[in-house]
Amino acid sequence: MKTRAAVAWQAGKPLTIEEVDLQGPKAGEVLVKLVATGVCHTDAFTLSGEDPEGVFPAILGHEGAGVVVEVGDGVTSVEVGDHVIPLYTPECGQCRFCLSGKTNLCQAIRATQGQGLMPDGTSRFSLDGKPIMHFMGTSTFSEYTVLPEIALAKVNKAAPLDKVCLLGCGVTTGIGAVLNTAKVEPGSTVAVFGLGGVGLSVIQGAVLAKAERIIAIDINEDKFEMAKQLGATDCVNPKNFDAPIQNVIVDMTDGGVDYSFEAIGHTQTMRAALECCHKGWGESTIIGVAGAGQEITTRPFQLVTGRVWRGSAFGGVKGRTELPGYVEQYMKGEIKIDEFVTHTMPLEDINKAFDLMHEGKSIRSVILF
Ligand code: NAD
Ligand code: DAO
Ligand code: ZN
Ligand code: ZN
Repeated sequence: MKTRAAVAWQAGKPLTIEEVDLQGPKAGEVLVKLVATGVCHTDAFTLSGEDPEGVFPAILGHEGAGVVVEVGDGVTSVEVGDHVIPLYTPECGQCRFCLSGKTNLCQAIRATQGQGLMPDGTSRFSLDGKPIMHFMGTSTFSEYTVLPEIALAKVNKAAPLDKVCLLGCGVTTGIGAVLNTAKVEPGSTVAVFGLGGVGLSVIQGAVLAKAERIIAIDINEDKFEMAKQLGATDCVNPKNFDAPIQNVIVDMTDGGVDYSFEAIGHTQTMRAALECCHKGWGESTIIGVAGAGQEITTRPFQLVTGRVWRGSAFGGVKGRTELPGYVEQYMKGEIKIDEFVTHTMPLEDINKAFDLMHEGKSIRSVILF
């Protein structure tokens, strides 16, 4: 079949809209018609060429929601008409990682997914007979996409897909990092670096965890209003201080925060997030994705004296098991998503979504198919 898709031909160049060939689902795979997809910083990161796993040409996008239109042989857990959210972190339920009970990083299809391929080692997308690569196993910047069955969460049909698509990455990542990875306790003091879709969702998670003080940090003060609406108690712009931001936060909090989160992707702010934690117990969770080859540094004494450095992918959330519950929480008003959708546009305008993100004008642009 043909599908309309935004193709990333090479790093640093705008996407172009093409009528791409899409092979139907093979055994264990599912054809999904996307209804909507968010544009996340990670799509921009891969398009920039900074992603070591970035391969081109590719169809990016990993924050989508849609409807099952065809299932391949052996598919049993979803059927035609089901509403689904694609999962860049799949859940096979059988690999050593899934069975460990310690991680959401299912490895069942990891090797091929990292190469932009389906589990059989080939791509379903092509143009003029030449393959176009998948991205994160999801490729949601296409009207239709093929995914492995284990990379789909089946969700409530009553949920608006143009909103819950953001549970495919940003919103879930931020909330999950607080609840699953850091396990923030009631009464805690929390600092969040970066107030994009992910960082603002960390604030939501901190509110759900009943944190007492939530310090929101960004160099773009336009983000502060929404941070406060979501529950931030303090907003700080590092540019307003001569001292390093970690010293500012330590001074504000009688020795440092209980938990910090880095949702930017810069190694300097990762260090600051670690070093603003309280001596003896403060824990910092890295969410942001830094460029290829970059390394984090701190003085080892920071860890010797009790601070802890962690990382979190997709908020530690097991997508097939837990995401349907996130959708229900949204439906009950316990998780906010609507406020995150600051812009909507058709696929033809997808490059505007990247511009708005780089200009700091959007939280999330949602592409409507
Ligand atoms: P975004 O671009 O929407 O937001 C980033 C925010 O950081 C912006 O508000 C920006 O003004 C702010 N910022 C930039 N430099 C700063 C600085 N020096 N100090 C303070 N604030 C600064 O991005 P997003 O979509 O929210 O994603 C955030 C990060 O999380 C990215 O690195 C993305 O790749 C990563 N990410 C990780 C996961 C995961 O599972 N670990 C999932 C999704 C996104
Ligand atoms: O299992 O080795 C692995 C990698 C799993 C991918 C996790 C990616 C999380 C960070 C990327 C940002 C997502 C948009
Ligand atoms: Zn993302
Ligand atoms: Zn698994």
